Amino acid sequence: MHQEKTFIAIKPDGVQRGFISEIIGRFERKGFKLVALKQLIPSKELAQKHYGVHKERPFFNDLVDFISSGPVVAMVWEGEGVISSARKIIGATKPLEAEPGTIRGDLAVNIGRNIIHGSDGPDTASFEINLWFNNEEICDWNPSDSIWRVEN
Ligand code: D4T
Repeated sequence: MHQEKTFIAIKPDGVQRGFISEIIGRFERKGFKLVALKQLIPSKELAQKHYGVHKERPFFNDLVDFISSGPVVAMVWEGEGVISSARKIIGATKPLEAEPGTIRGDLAVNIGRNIIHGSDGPDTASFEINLWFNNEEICDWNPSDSIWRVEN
């Protein structure tokens, strides 16, 4: 079974609106494993690096200001297929186009306030995990019920 890791962040709007437990619960209930978690107010520099691919886009400065405007809950989740599965759980970037049942489909309206970020591929996941976390902050552990999560 190929285990992979993805970076998930609850943005300041998701924290301010009280969705931390709701969001963590969705990933837990799915069966993914939380291996790192912290809350921080990101510096402008961190936000700029995180969204570096968008630096030429017209929304870049607003995006960086918004992400660094308040607390973010940064996480690393692990599991088979977690990168693409997390994107499905999160839903489309534009919340009005996100399917009901997804986080953005259920909880958001505005693209500039879409609650949550998830890495969009293996290279991005690796870059973002290393950007937001030190190696010592990643916790290697085995859930005691893991026998119930795999096909025998
Ligand atoms: P993130 O990266 O926040 O998980 O969003 P997505 O991966 O779903 O979407 P993205 O990279 O295309 O956009 C990054 C971030 O920018 C905001 N945004 C995006 C915005 O404010 N206006 C826009 O027109 C677009 C395209 C929302 C998410």
